[in-house]
Parts: sequence; structure tokens; C-alpha cells
Amino acid sequence: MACRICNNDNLIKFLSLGQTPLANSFLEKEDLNKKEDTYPLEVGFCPNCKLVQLYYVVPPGMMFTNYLYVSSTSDTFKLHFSKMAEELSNLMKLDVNSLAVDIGSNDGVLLKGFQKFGVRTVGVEPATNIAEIAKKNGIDTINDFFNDSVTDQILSSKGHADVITANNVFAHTDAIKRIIYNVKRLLKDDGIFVIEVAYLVDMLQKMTFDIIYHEHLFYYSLAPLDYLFNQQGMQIFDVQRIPTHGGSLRVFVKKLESSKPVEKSVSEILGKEKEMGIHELRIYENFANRVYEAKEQLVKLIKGLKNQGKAIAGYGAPAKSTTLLNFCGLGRGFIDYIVDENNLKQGLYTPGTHIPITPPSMLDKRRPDYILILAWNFAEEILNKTKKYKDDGIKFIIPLPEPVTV
Ligand code: DWN
Repeated sequence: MACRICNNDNLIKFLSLGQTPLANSFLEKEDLNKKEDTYPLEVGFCPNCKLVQLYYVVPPGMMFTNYLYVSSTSDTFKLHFSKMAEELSNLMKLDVNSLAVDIGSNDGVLLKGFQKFGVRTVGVEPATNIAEIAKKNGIDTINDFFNDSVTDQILSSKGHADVITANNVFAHTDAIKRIIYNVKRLLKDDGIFVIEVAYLVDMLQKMTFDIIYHEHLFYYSLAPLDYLFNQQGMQIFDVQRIPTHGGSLRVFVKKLESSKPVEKSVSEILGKEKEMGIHELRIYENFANRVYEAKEQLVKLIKGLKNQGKAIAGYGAPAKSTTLLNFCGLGRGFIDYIVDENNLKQGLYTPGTHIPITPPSMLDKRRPDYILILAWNFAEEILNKTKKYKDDGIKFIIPLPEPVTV
């Protein structure tokens, strides 16, 4: 198979997590006995441009036209995107004459932040159900993927953009080269394109292998992104490591002709990546071994608790829990139910493992002995809001990088 960025045809497979259902394909009760589609979840490394990527690509229309992930469910992300809008507005001195476009804008949580500075905003969101939420939030949202015709539509209706953002989107589509082409068309000459992507180095170091699922085609380090943007006449001029989703990169990109200076953060991170060996296959082979070890430890802990007759519930039904639960074979025999505050998921069942998802009030109705925090990236926020259960003697398990009971 050929690399999706550089077309090098000797991709090297280093990890297979088996046949897995789509991460956000939560089931209605009546669907539980129907055949569930699963797809190979296999990861490869390109020795040429260093991109880590999935082998099998699920058509985006199957994953993103009716979507259950809502950015504003967590206070963490509402604060994160409000601060991001403020930082970018100050960096670019945005005002009422400026235009901010968010690709994959979800419920408009970031654009709402730009509106506080009077900035004109446009969201592009392919999920019809989510785009409706955004429109109700007063966010002008185009319900489509970011493509040639959407770019033409924005250019004719709003003009060129000062800032274009794509947060937790740039790893989700095979069309990244066409997205860059259209970003270049839409951006003002001194405009900036800012993306946030889960950072491969954090995944390797924190063992957060459950962020590997079919929505995430690419697991980026800065090196392949640098290669990709240079290939298309754009240049990374700044980069920050941020804590979202277990550790991400915020990457600032400009047109080659823009006079913005390139910060030393770029060469620093590129240098650190080379030093830690992410350009070499051995680091991925080592990661794959540790993934199997992490699975063994978690399964051993959970099975041990079940053998002691303990009741276990899950907290949060994130997309990543589909990978973790299916890869570890932890279904209803182990996890009795999962609570989640996203009402789009309540009353549904987890993909492949068929665990019922309920409102958090279930914790009072059917008291568990242990709560497995499946939305581990929000462990602090969740532990704060469940203090009364901890005080009541319920124990919490954080599954990765190795299972820890608190
Ligand atoms: O890339 C993606 C990232 C941005 O988000 C998408 N592929 C899909 C999605 O991944 P996810 O579903 O793993 O996102 P979260 O935000 O990690 O999922 C957290 C889940 O936990 C949500 O369903 C909401 C729930 N939750 C909760 O019930 N109470 C979360 C918090 C913080 C809470 O307090």
C-alpha cells in the first residue's frame, strides 16, 4: 500500500488491533441482534515521510454525516476553544472586518469565541445533526465537507479569510491535499491556517493506543506535516504542544509568500522527534509490544475484580472506548453499564460490546464498586464531579498508560 502523503509504496505495518466496528457507531436497542460491520484496524509507518497511518480507509460519509460527538459536552473543551479564539484574535488583531472559518466546526464552540471579538465567522460541518445544533447556537454553518464548492461559496459570500482552523479534523480525512489547496485559495495572503491534531509522540509515550480508530487516518508527528505543507506551497511557522486528547499539537501554517517569521519552536520539535527516533521503525515495534502488555494488565485487573464479585461501571462513552473495549474483549460480562452526559449517546449501546449507555444518575440507582474512566483524557474533570462516590468508597480505574486504581 502507498503512503497517503508521499506515495512511497513500502509502508511498514507494525500494529493490528483486529476487526473493529466504527468508533462512533453506537447502537439502538433494536439493532443489537443485527450483524455489525467491522473493519480492519491496522497501522503502518512510512520510512520516507515518516507518516503513521491506517491501512484501511472507511468512506467519510459513513462516519461523519450523522455524528454523536459534541464538542461542548466537556467544560474542558469549552474553555480550551474559548481561549484559542482569544489567542488567535490577539495574534492576528482580528476585528469586525475579519473572517474566521472553522473546518469541522461541530456545535460552533470555537466560532462562538471569535464572535466575542466581533469577528465574522463561518462554520463548515458535514454532520447534519450537529450543524443543526450550531445553527441554533447562532453560528452560520455550511452543512458539508470542506471542498471546492464550499470554498467558492464562502469566497463569494464572505471573501477571503484571516484565520482558518481545523481542530481534530486534519487526521480524519484522506482529502488533506485538497483541503490544503482550498485553504490556500480561501486564505488572505497574510492569513493563517491553524490545526490541532493528536500528537504521535504523546500517543507513543502515554500508550494512548485507544485513539487509534477508523476516524483517525493519520497519527501525526511534525515531520510529515512539514513535508505535506511544503509540498503544497505552505509553511509551518509555529507549533505548540497542548494537553487535549491526551496530548496534541497546535500547528500554525502560512502561505510561503507571507512574511511571517518562522519561530524556533518548529526546528526544536522537529529536532526532538528525530532524537527520540520517531523516524525509525524500532520505536513502533516497541510501541506495539507495549500495547499488548497494556491490554494484558487491564484485562487481568478487570477479570480479577469480576472474580471477586465486584460490580464495574464505565464513565464516558468516548469514541476511543470502542477501540479499548473491543481490543480488550471487555463487554457486558465485565462492564455493567457506562454513564455519559452526552444525551445523544444515552439509551444507546456501545459498538461491538453492546454495553448500555445511561445518564450519570444510574450510579445512584445501581451502585458500582468500581468506575472505569473510559474518557481518561478528562479524568481530572470527571474525578472532581464524582467526588461524592469516591467519598462513599467507590474506586476509580484509569486504564492507560497502565491501569491505575484511585
Ligand atoms: O477526534 C475526535 C475527538 C475530537 O473527539 C473524534 N474522533 C471523536 C471524539 O472522540 P471522543 O468521543 O473520544 O471524545 P471525548 O470528548 O474524549 O469523549 C468524551 C465522552 O465522555 C463524551 O461522550 C462525553 C463524555 N463525558 C461525560 O459524560 N462527562 C465527558 C466529560 C468530560 C464528562 O464530564
